[in-house]
Amino acid sequence: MSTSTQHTNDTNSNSRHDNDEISVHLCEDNVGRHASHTDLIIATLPKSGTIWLKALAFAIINRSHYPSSSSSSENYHQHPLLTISPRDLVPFVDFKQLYPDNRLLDFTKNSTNHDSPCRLIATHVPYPSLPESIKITATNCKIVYLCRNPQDNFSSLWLFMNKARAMPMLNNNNASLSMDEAFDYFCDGVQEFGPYWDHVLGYWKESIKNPDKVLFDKYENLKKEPKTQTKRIAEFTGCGFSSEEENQGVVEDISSLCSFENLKNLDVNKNGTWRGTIQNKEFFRKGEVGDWKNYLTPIMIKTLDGLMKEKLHGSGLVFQNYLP
Ligand code: PAP
Repeated sequence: MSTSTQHTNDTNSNSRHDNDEISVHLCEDNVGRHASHTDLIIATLPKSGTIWLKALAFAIINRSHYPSSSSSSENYHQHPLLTISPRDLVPFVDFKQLYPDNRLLDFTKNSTNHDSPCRLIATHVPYPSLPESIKITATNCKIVYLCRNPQDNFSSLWLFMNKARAMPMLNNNNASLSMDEAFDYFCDGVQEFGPYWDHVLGYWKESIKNPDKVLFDKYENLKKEPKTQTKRIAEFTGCGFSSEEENQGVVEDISSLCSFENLKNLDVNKNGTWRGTIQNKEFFRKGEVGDWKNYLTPIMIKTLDGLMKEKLHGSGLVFQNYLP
């Protein structure tokens, strides 16, 4: 197996087939040149908990408009997360084919984030490829990056993509990809947004260099200590919880509202369809740490382990073999 790194700043360059190509259109005019001091960028690789982070960020930032518990306020029933997919509340800036008429959303109008005090924008684009106006420290917008251990990330992606391949929107003629084939692509770094390790390292290094600008978090940490991480994200975004809020249980309310069990069982996420294409329930599969052990073979585990050690060596970023 080749483990060559094929990552470039051109995020289209790793696409496998034309049909598979998820074109990345980070629109400078749309967001880049207008990145604002109050923007919050949610950055992830696919299948690393994007929808979870979107829900959390939305709930944290909008908590004065939308309380997260029915016991604290009757306005709870108007909380947008109860009826709208987090994918719509925090839209992607880089997938034009996911939106009506194959057009990028116009973020300059801030029409997508309800009354949010800041624009919430999601992206899968690697750090080096982000528009300059987002990256420069002079623009005080912030980036929260969430990654997931490579074993679970790969397994979740493979399972999802094989479902997605059967969907007419992706026009793949139902062609499935064997796990062996998909694994080779993953290890070769052939992915829509570049190799896994380049993606995580790009944001990791920036978070060390610039901790006020980039917050780096792991899916596994969120799972293990949801309240601590919810507070950490809130503080980073400048929306830390007051002691009064903490005493009232607001942190717990937000992490319960955004928990896998709660979101998965909401009618919109159980029975809704995302923009007429994918059923929302496909974004809530198991939500567990360590499910990879049900899919990866011993040789795959060994290969991935060796590869990650090699790629992350010296960076200070460590992934254990997360077991349930
Ligand atoms: P996307 O790239 O399609 O946006 P993304 O949201 O990044 O997907 O990741 C989906 C994964 O997060 C799924 O993992 P799984 O396949 O291992 O089950 C999904 O179940 C999981 N997930 C979704 N919501 C939550 C949540 N609230 N808490 C924990 N995990 C979640």
